Amino acid sequence: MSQIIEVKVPDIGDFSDVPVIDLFVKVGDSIKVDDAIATLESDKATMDVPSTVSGVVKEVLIQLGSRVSEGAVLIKVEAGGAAAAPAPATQAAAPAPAAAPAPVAAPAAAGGGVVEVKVPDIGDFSDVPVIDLFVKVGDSIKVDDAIATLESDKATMDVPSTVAGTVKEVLVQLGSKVSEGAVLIKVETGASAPAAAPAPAAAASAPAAAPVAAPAAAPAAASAPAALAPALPVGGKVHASPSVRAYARELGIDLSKVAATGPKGRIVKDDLTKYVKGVMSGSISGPVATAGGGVTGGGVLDLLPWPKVDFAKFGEVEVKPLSRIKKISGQNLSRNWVMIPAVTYHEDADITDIEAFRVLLNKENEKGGGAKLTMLAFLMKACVKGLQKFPEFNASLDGDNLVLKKYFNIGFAADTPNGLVVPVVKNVDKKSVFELAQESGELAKQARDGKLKPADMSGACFTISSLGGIGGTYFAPIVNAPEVAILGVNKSAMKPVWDGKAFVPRLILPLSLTADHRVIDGALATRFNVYIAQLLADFRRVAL
Ligand code: CAO
Repeated sequence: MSQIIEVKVPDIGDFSDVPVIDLFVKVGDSIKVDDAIATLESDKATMDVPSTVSGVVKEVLIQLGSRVSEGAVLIKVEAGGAAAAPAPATQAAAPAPAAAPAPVAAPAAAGGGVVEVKVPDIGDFSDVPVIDLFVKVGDSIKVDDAIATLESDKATMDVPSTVAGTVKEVLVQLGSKVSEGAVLIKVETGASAPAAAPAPAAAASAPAAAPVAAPAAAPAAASAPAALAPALPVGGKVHASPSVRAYARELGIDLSKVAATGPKGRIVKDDLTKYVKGVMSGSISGPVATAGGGVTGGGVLDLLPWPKVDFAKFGEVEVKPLSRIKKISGQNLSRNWVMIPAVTYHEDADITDIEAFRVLLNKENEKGGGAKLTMLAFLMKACVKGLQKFPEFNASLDGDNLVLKKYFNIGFAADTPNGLVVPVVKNVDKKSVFELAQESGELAKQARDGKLKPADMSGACFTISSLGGIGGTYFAPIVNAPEVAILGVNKSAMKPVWDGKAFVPRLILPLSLTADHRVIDGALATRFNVYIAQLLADFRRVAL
């Protein structure tokens, strides 16, 4: 049997007559427990009011701009027999039921003072590592400014500040493990700071630390592989409620590009709808990030939004959040794939002699206990020779200019448990093959152990992606912007090669060079490939 249940404004602290600045439901809508009904905004905080029942909305008793206080009925819901058992109407508005709303920004202590900002309710997680820290002592922060990013094995979440003021103490550092209630920072709130509820309540009720799927904003880039540029922050300094931010993230919308029509310049849900319609119809111009990492500007060639499929309808699924490295590298790979007119050129290099030489040297070296020579080290040396002969390969596009580099740093793709990173060996032209083998080996180990520093991943002129230890014949690597070319290498194999009189067995290394066609045309790319193959076939040429 169905019954009509009222959803009321719950305990919202000392606030009353708070305006409704966003409304997410209308009569006839089916809603679930926890679905946002409305956003309220006092002059101190913004809060989403979620539904405490599931069912069909029968009546909406508020509208945008309505002013409400604790206990005011927002909507009436017909909770069907199959709906989740609702709490009685009178209790729905009582403080802190399971689905009770929580102020986004609980204000600081009245009249100033030092307030602790703590880790709020983060679900079942504890001992969660701090993977990003956005504040330092002396920083001025506002309510909702991100303080830190926590990453459990299930989700990444930003913890926003619940107070405004000056950071007096930072009690965590990168790598610290924290649980609900742990103090992150202490903030001096000054006399003009908003009046407020006690800090512990702030931490206990702040919901803004809900799992955030989008990568953290710009500061996160500091710890990202330097060869992979920082992700665009979504909704950096814009005003929007948590539910609007979540909706924007879901749609892949950069909030800073959305025109706000809500009170005090806030972006409301309607603004997002208008924005998406504008992009789809072409009336909003300029590139816009889409959820698929692509670019759209209006027109038939635009990318469609990323398909949203309920996979669970078809069978059992498991949802696993992408690692931070994968999220950042994914965005960069998408950009490079879409923006660079790249072509891949293949070549075979006869490495019979150089491989025999490498094996011989390693045997000799075993006795002396020196570093093991790798094919990667020989490839680096050969590539530098190629960059010197064809300077367009040692270059980057900067608007209408080509920046030609006079130094020779080579990045190499390293496969790690958390994803792909690109450590960089500096001044390869000045190092011996032994030194290159040793240094690349050390960097690859650090990459796998997650110990690379940003400086270890910056400054590359050209990248080698060697899959030779794994296998494969040929592939098409993606250029690592702002570089203009990348050399892919697969597994060498014995092949019959015609020497003019007979087929002879030779060890052949497949090369796959991808180049930015804006800088390197096909003839030049093929010359480069042929030259690298010549050097590898007879490494004495490197000395010339
Ligand atoms: N042909 C045949 N064998 C090869 C080879 C090739 N081209 N390259 C390496 N090998 C052999 C090595 O000699 C080694 O054999 P031994 O142990 O008998 O000496 C074995 O394969 C393992 O080599 P390795 O790959 O571990 O070491 P490496 O120095 O060749 O490469 C590194 C180091 C970091 C490049 C590599 O470990 C790696 O991570 N590669 C993956 C890169 C990647 O993911 N690229 C894709 C990016 S784009 O999607």
